[in-house]
Amino acid sequence: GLVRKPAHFVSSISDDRGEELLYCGMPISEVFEKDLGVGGVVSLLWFRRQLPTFASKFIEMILMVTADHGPAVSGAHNTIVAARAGKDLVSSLASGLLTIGPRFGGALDEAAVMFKEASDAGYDAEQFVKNMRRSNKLIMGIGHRIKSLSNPDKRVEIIKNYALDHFSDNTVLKFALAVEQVTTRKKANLILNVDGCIAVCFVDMLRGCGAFSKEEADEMIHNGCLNGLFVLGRSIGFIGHYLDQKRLKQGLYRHPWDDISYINE
Ligand code: Q5B
Repeated sequence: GLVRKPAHFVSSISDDRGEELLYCGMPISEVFEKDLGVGGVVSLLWFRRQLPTFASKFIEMILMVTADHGPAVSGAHNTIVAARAGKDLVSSLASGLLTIGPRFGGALDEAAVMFKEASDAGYDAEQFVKNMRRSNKLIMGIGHRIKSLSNPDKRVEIIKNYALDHFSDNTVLKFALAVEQVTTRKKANLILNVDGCIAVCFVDMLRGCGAFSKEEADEMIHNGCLNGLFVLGRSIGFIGHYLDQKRLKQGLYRHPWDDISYINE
């Protein structure tokens, strides 16, 4: 008889074999009929669910606020240097993306885990900060090079206010805001930053939107979906910087000698 060859691949998010492309079982035409938007597509392909409108709008807001933060940040800088070295769009974009890490734009997953675990364990903010200091660990999602109490980050306000207005539960956000009260007593730039605010609000959204059990929400966070949001959003800006450099016909970048401290002995 016919022996079925074991499959080398398992996939559960999309299917292009039939007449119509399916995103998590939903025909692409229905995605448009229902006007799901980019947030709805991310929900289907990343979370395998159609999330409520307030949640897919939140995903779109995250992509919008993370889309760019000027040419000076690590990733945009790398993209620009690569573009000016004559590299193509994909290489320049990849060069920018590869700077995303714990200090720049890639603190979301760890921030989500740190704040949710401390909040679930019933720590008070003061105790949490003390424990982190004692174990010599930075709190992911806290601190910013230029944003501070006297120069607040509008992006954080936008995300925070949306979460407070639309989510049924804001437990992890409120814990993170209590932590911010403690850390900013030490230094005014130790604010809840854009990575941290998105992370804690996303935990509250996943847990409270009714589409997931707490275990499912936690598994998704542990799988690293949050840094994915920053990567996706900031790719918009990096591509913008690449195109901008080409349009402006910028030549090879060489860092000026007088801005390098040579310490050869
Ligand atoms: N201290 C972000 O550092 C930065 C502390 C802390 C406890 C903390 C730092 C940090 C955690 C990672 C994080 C995301 C490197 C940032 C982003 C996107 C962006 C970027 C943009 C965009 C800034 C001075 C003193 C020291 C430290 C203490 C600092 N952070 N203590 N927990 N988290 N944060 N990253 O200013 O006693 O003097 O030795 O790693 O959340 O990436 O726009 O630029 O959209 O592109 O260089 O917004 O906070 O300060 O490292 O010299 O520290 O503060 O221990 O204490 P800074 P440092 P002491 S959002």
